[in-house]
Amino acid sequence: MNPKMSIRMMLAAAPLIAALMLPNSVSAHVTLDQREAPVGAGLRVAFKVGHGCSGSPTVRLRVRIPDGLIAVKPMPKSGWQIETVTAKYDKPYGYFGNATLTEGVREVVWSGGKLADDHYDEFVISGFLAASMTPGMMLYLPVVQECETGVHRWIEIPTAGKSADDFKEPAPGLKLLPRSGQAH
Ligand SMILES: [Cu+2]
Repeated sequence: MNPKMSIRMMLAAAPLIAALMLPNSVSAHVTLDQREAPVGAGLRVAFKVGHGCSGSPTVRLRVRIPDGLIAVKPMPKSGWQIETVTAKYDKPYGYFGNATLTEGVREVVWSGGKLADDHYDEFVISGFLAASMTPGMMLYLPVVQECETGVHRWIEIPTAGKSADDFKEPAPGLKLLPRSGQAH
């Protein structure tokens, strides 16, 4: 096979390949393993890391915890160290029973590991979606993905009328659902 020829063919096909890949672009970013979750309930969510930074392996993942997602705990992950940043919430939130929480984890960082670009992995947190949040709204969890070389800042938050597909590096998010019948 003539290598010059194959490169020319690849270049010619590139726009077509890009167009074909577009519908799947969301699944290739850092995304969540669920699209929606009820308020006033516990939440367990995984950040799905679909690729590195232009081929470079992921070595650090930083997640910002949004207002209303309280009592967050990261799940330990073999081969990775966890750091958390604790700070005051924007306001007090009701928790189970009569408890009120005024501070908690606002940022989670996994580091020290190495996730190759051609491998896939998930990073998990658990927490509680405050009952005072508005069902129907989107809740975004901005993520900074640092690689050996390069960085992806998944921090773009779609404004009304736009969706994650309209952005190059959208923050992963989930839609808030009405509180389910029974608290537990
Ligand atoms: Cu992507």
